[in-house]
Amino acid sequence: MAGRILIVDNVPTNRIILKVKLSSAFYEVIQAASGRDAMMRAKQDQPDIIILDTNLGDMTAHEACAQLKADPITCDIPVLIATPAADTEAKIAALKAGADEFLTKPIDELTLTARVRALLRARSTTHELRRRNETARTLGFAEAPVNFTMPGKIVLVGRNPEDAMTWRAGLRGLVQDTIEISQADRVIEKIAADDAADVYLISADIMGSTGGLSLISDIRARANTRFAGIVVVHGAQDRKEAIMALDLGANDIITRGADPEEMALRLRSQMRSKKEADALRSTIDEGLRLAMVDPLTGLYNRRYALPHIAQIAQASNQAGQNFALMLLDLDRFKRINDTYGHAVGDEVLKEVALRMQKCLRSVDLVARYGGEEFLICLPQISLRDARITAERIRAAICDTAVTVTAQGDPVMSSVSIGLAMGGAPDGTPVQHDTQALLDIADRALYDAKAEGRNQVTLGPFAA
Ligand code: GH3
Ligand code: MG
Repeated sequence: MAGRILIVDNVPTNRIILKVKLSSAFYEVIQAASGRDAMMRAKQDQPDIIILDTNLGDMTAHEACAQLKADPITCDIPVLIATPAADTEAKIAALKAGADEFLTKPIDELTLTARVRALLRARSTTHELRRRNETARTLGFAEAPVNFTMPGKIVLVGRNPEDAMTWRAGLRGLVQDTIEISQADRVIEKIAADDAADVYLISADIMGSTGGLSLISDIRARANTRFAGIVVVHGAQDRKEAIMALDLGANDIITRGADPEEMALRLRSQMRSKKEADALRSTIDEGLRLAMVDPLTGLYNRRYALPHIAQIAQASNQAGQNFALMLLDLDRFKRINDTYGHAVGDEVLKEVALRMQKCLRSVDLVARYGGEEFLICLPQISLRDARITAERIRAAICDTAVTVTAQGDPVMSSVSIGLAMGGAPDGTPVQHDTQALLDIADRALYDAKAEGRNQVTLGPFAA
């Protein structure tokens, strides 16, 4: 994963030292010698990460960070601030200024590159989500409201029960989310029972082993916690542990014994990202749903149906089974519109969709193919049963009137059905192209219309 990193420091030698470290890990490095210069480069070059030294000459790192975070063009770029060692005040001030991370000087090369990797990983996920969301928006789907104020859930997994209890006591009043304590061996059990948290705070060392680290991959492997925030508490001197945690998929790390305020800031930041990503994802899901479903009838649309039928055709050919395709078109539907109005026509379409669904099995697919035309695919079915189903649908529509007019007039409707069989009718697999089958069903439908409507016509088997 290549990335462009902007180093901001007013001392040239410091910049060179960092540049050498990052270039050897194949990152593209750009430099700025002052806060003002940094603002300009950040806007112009859109780096993936910005590393600020505490003192930039013309402003402090905190001032620069606050400015970057306030500008919509640069607010999404992760910022790391280099702070002097063991200066808790400076670290907390950095996080409060909106920094995503601080680096303790002298900067350790391995910790630096592990941090950079983790930040780039998180950034590319967010980017991808935003891009998809943008596409959904251009396609005309409304953006889901983002509710960041709803409290989330944080689970604490300490080295032992007392450990987690100390964390919880420290966090009291600093986070508004629900906090639960869990034993390491119960975490996955709970996730499997669909009791997942938004953010996990995990001790790398659990009962003297590295169990906390393997928990990271276990949490990441589960569908309902794949996108959870994971913060790992590592030993103050244990650089290896910290690097491993980040590389295994932890979003953030924190030194054992760190100030509770720092812990709270980090957890809050993970919670915010998790909720933003959840909101983006649900907009995308909703967008996808809308892209596949016909809003009037709630049936799948043609865009969804065609590739789905191609899959059924392929599976049927492989398994040597039959499947059926039906094209259905309402008879003289224009007359219904002309007589009762378009709104009544809509209600008839909805009712017809419902009646068709009632005649089908759960594996069958029914889609709105066009205005008053529908497409049905019945996997694993014999010709005889397909005919019976088609006949049942035809009867379900014409036997009972739809009562939808303001005066309660019964509206009679009927449907013509063209049926085509696909798959392997005589046991020898026949390669059917979906389009060829649709053409057969279409011709059969045309015949049904020509022969007087309200009937089922079977097309010839395609070779
Ligand atoms: P045929 O038996 O030959 O199929 O006759 P028809 O009247 O059903 O066919 P035609 O193609 O002449 O007219 C179909 C009508 O369906 C025209 C169109 O306005 C109407 N229609 C298409 N989509 C909708 C819809 O979503 N709502 C309503 N109310 N009418 C629709
Ligand atoms: Mg029609």
